[in-house]
Amino acid sequence: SQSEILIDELKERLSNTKHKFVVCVEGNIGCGKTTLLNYFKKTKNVEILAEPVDKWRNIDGHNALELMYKDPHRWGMTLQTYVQLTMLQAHTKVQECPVKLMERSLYSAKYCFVENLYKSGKMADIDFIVLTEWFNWIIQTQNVKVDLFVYLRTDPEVLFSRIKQRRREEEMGIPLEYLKDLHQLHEDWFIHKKIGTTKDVEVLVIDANSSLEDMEIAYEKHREKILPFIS
Ligand code: DGT
Repeated sequence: SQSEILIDELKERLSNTKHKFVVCVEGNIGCGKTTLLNYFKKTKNVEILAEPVDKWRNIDGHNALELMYKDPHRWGMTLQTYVQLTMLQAHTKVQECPVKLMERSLYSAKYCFVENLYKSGKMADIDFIVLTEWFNWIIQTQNVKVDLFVYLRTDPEVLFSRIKQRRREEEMGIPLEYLKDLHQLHEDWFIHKKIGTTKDVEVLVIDANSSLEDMEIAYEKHREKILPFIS
């Protein structure tokens, strides 16, 4: 059948050391990406790359995340340049395992966060243009391929209360509006397919409004899809 042929083809690609399966876990701030990654840590043969947010909070003693939230017009470009670098490093890190599971990607940094800063008037045209040229050059010349996006889809209101509860210092001033704007960009990208160069990449949408504990049931249900051939 069609699906057997597809599976054979995927197995063939996996056995070829040059092609390994790359999954990026995406979704708004506080949707539970880290929880999903931690959940699959116990699985063998999967390489987990958590988002380098700690690096952004401490670049040689400087907290770029905090600066960006305090004064996005001045520091948005600085953070996004650094995010783009650390994401590129994650995408291009030599992959030993058949499956690489990444938190976020170069793509969400650009299509959601940079886009949002620019659209809301918090980034100068020139900064946006320079970042876009860098981004385009990277995706054209570097191996930043993704095989599957897992979109943890969550209502902004739910995220708002989770963020308040987790009390990450830099995020305490995030307004609901900011989460709504980022939500819309994720929706336009993954659901309406209105933005981005990744329209052909498969997207697995998971409702992530439940409590984080209940989410484990959903992860288990989708295990084979998220970690093909190794579960
Ligand atoms: P999780 O595990 O789903 O709760 O994920 P978080 O909230 O730990 O991780 P994430 O990626 O949604 O965001 C971490 C913080 O960094 C959050 O304050 C948003 C911010 N952030 C992440 N990526 C970017 C980016 O490319 N640009 C900007 N401006 N902020 C970003």
